[in-house]
Amino acid sequence: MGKSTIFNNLTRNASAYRKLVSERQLQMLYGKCKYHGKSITLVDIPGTYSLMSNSEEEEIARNYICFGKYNAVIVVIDATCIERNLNLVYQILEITKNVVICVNLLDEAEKKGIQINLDKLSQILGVPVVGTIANKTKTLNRLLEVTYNVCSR
Ligand SMILES: Nc1nc2c(ncn2[C@@H]2O[C@H](COP(=O)(O)OP(=O)(O)O)[C@@H](O)[C@H]2O)c(=O)[nH]1
Ligand SMILES: [Mg+2]
Repeated sequence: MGKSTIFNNLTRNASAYRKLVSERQLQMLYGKCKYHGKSITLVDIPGTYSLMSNSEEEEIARNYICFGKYNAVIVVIDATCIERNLNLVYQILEITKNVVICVNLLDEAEKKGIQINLDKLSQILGVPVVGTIANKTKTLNRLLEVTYNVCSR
């Protein structure tokens, strides 16, 4: 769905470090990026379609989102199958309102003739929504801008 691709593209100029969080070698990746001269730490979390299932990935994600120290959660969802991801979005919105929805794979959606009204989605969910293509830097800059604003409010 693009979480790791987005993480890598935003943090590739700075050193990332890994934290093993399970015996199965699951890891969370921490990386830094800069926005307007300020340093932002991004964390790439494994998983996930739901916080309710019993897989270890989801337990890690749930624990981090419930108890971790962060300023905002970027929820990356797949533009070609938004409905499948909405459950996760609502679960996270129950935990925190400091959320940015990243509708990724816009290029694939376009190929399939799927159009997404990002403004409408943002109105419905009550949080900012940004459309991205994970390897198009320009779309990621916008994601960073919106995330930065959510973090500083
Ligand atoms: N066409 C296209 N492919 C993407 C996009 N984002 C991710 N991918 C591809 O989808 C696959 C899974 O991406 P990944 O970042 O590993 O997803 P993760 O499981 O959420 O971390 C990779 O092969 C990516 O290159 C996108 O915006 N457009
Ligand atoms: Mg990943």
